[in-house]
Amino acid sequence: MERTLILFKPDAIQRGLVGEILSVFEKKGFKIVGTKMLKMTPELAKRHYAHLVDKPFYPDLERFMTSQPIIAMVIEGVDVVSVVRDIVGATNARQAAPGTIRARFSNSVSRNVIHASDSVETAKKEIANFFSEEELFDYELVLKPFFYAGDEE
Ligand code: IDP
Ligand code: MG
Repeated sequence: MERTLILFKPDAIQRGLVGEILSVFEKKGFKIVGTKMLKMTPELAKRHYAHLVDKPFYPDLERFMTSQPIIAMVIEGVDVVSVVRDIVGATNARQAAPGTIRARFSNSVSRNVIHASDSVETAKKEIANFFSEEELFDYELVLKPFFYAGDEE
């Protein structure tokens, strides 16, 4: 089982999209293993977006991500990292494939409602930036046999 980090960005919260987006992941069969609401600090933004700090758009990205509370969540499932990236869609929502979350709910490159880790390695680092071990829960989804066959886990 893999884990990935998703962030509901300030636009998702302001626009009342959290429930609808979360229900996509829940109905897909992913298990919530941790969640919290927080205000991102500039320090956390620089750590989370370390690969982007030198980009011209970084000041706006940091301003936006620290402007309002966000909701951080760790979800778990088979191949969750790549499957969630595919469901979220391209960074530029105007080019995101039809049906993806960004295509459905955003029309922007930067106000694109959600973050999702882009690789298993990145996910591990990003999860550690937001959650301690005690904030992540190991429990069995009772309906798991209805989401996966035994040989898929
Ligand atoms: P991702 O969120 O699809 O993984 P990244 O390249 O990791 O995309 O960029 C992180 C975030 O930075 C994006 O989700 C978006 O909010 C912002 N961003 C990325 N590229 C641009 C850009 O060209 N202009 C403005 N904002 C951008
Ligand atoms: Mg990224």
